[in-house]
Amino acid sequence: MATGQLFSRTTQALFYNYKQLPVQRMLDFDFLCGRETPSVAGIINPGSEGFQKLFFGQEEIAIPVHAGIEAACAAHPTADVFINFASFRSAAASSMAALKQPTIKVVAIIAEGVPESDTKQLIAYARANNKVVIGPATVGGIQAGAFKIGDTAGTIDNIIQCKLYRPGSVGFVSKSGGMSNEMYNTVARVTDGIYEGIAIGGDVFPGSTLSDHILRFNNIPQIKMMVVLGELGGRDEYSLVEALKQGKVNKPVVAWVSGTCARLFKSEVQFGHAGAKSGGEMESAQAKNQALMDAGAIVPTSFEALESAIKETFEKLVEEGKVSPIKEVTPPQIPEDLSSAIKSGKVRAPTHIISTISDDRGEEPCYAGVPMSSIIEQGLGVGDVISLLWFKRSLPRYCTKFIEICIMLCADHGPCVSGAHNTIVTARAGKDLVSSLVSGLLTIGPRFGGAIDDAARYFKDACDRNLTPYEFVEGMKKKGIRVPGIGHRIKSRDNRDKRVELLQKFARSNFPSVKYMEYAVTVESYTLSKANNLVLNVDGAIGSLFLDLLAGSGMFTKQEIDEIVQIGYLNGLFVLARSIGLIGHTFDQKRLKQPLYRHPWEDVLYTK
Ligand code: Q5B
Repeated sequence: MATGQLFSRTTQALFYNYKQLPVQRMLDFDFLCGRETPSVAGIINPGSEGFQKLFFGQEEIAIPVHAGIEAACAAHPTADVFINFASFRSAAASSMAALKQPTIKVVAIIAEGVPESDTKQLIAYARANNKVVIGPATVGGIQAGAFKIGDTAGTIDNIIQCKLYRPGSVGFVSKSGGMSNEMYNTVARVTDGIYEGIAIGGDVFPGSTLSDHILRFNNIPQIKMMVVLGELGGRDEYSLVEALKQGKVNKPVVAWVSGTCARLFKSEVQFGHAGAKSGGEMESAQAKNQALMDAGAIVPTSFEALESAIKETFEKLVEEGKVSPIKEVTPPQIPEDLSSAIKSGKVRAPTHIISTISDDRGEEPCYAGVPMSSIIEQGLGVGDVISLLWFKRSLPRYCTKFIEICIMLCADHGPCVSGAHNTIVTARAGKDLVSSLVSGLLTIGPRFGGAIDDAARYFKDACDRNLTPYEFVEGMKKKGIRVPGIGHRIKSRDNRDKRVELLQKFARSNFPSVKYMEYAVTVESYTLSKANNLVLNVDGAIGSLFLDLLAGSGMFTKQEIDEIVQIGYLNGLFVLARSIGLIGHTFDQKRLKQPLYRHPWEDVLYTK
């Protein structure tokens, strides 16, 4: 491996398996460092393409999302780092695919638990092709002031505290990602800071080793000293011992191998990392610390003494004039996300939507404050759900039963009515369920099913003003308006609409008052004197009876009733009910595999 810099201020990465937080943290780091280009050139999200919106400082940017590795590499030929956030199941295959791309030079594998045999293949391929693997089981790495992999160094606050937004003179390599955060802090306190830090990962077979990075750091002129944090288990540290003995490292190396406490345990202990287990004597922290010290590394007597060893080594370099003073810079402030600022009470922001009927934020959804489970436990029905979601209150059972009867009676009226006809034609044109349904629903209006609100409005006004049926009907006639809810194409005095009779029967025996309905009946008597088909139709019956429900239930103020009639809630009953039938007609046509409908010529009057 050796050679030098892996990253620079222009390095760009491809991020595999999109995770919002680490990508945003990389971009925040870029902004903090004053990078001109975002360090994430593209995102690879297997199977999906498009753009992902993220922040680069205050500006929102759209990062391209690619469905596959090859396509992403072709689209971003200068992106040479592949950051792999795939699970341990998919990490090896995707990493190998990335290594095989000529544009990719470094692959960082975050997943823990990648099978060792897979990792060995990755290592062999990378070494043979002069590529670098960082990980698996790593947080990644960072070049201060230049480039950061994923979640390395944690939060922005920590990065600022550790002065990672500008380069220092220390190269750091550790097995542990968690400990590297700790060490970035230590190094920042007692030296001029980190130049580059790498966590190689805690697996038995890391993609690149401690010595790989130390030898590389040795070739980077800006790095004046190195800090190594090893751990018990494995023999990785011995390759560093060899390199030191062979004089391949000519910069001071401060090293500590943690896990000296393992000797206190009677039997072999597996620490946090897969590779961190106290095996034979050679793999003990004590033996490795001794070997490193014998080879010329500066090894403190304990982890607690590591900080002063780093400090003394750095101060010596300063005294010798080997370290030039770093120009301190003040990093720009990262704009806080609105969501976290709101959470911490720092800002307030106006909402864009008000909702008063339902809430899905808690443990279970609530309709007008009533939890779903309580609706089910009480054995409530669709009428109760409508009363909660439309009227925002629990209505008495006779009211919700009436709503349910309306829904049942209006669910369908055969294939010949306007709505069903449209739905059938649409379904036969090969359209989908929603299109067929909507095509039928769009016919609902003043002449078909959508006269309930108008009927309620006019009957209420006339009844409240004590108009006689004559005054009402003739007054409307003078204005050129036909009374909504009166008249039917096929129903008549001698062929009554059964639905109207059923609704009236229910209301007469359950409602406290049917004043408005009785008024509508007197209007009907008058219109029937003009023509047999001027019956109170289903719209007129529901409209007038709903006025009785609203007024008689005692659950609505006068003002609320006026508002309901004014807004026009009641056509909703027909829309909801008839959707059931229209869906049925769609399925029926599809089941019957009916061909495209074409209206017969004979049924059209062609005229000039
Ligand atoms: N006059 C009703 O035509 C009629 C009046 C009126 C007061 C009125 C015609 C018509 C469509 C009605 C209809 C559906 C035949 C409602 C629904 C769902 C559905 C649908 C389904 C389902 C009348 C004679 C005299 C004149 C007029 C007066 C007329 N209309 N007065 N109020 N509304 N409308 N809606 O016979 O004094 O003599 O000059 O067909 O069906 O949507 O099943 O299909 O479930 O799917 O030609 O049930 O309007 O009457 O114009 O000669 O007038 O009656 O003022 O008075 P006619 P005209 P005058 S249910």
